[in-house]
Amino acid sequence: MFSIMKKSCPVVAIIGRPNVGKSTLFNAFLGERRSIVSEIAGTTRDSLMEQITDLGKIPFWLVDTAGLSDFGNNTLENEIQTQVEVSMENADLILWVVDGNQALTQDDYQIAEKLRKGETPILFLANKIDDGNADKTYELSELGFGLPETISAKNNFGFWEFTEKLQTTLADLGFTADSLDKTDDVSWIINRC
Ligand SMILES: Nc1nc2c(ncn2[C@@H]2O[C@H](COP(=O)(O)OP(=O)(O)O)[C@@H](O)[C@H]2O)c(=O)[nH]1
Ligand SMILES: [Mg+2]
Repeated sequence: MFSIMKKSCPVVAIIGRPNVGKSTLFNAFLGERRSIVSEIAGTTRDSLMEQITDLGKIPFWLVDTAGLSDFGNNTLENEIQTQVEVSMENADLILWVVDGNQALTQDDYQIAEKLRKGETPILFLANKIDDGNADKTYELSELGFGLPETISAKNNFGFWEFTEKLQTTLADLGFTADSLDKTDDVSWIINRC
């Protein structure tokens, strides 16, 4: 099968409207390494991508898509659209984050609409569930992606369970522990830093 031959290091992109906690989640993945400046040449701003090798068997590139379109006079709507489109084109898996504490917004619905049209696999996440109470996330299934995984990127609630789910998903997609480095494939990010 094709998927068994897929060995390169997967690219996992975090997307979502502003303020849902994308960067906090990115930092949660980095853990104690969060203050380390990316080794990617030319990266002078906060890291947008890191290779994560210690959260399960399958290593992966993690991308915080925030700021992808910081260049030029983009409206918020354009910004979100760029973020989603670039991720759908380049990522092997999308982590779509919504705010589990707030009502859904127009931006959330627009992102859902775009994601529905693509074929990139998606893990749907409700962040800011600091108390572990998933009751209030039922209405998020309105977006058409089922019930979200619930996490708190801030206090790590649900984070370890989520990393297991992520690993299982990557394995289901055909990635393996000996995934090769695929640096060339992340040039779409490096070029923008
Ligand atoms: N209560 C709570 N606040 C969070 C959590 N994750 C992020 N935040 C807060 O939400 C705000 C936006 O977070 P940020 O990571 O910058 O969001 P981004 O714009 O999507 O990258 C910040 O004030 C964070 O501290 C969480 O799990 N729980
Ligand atoms: Mg951010």
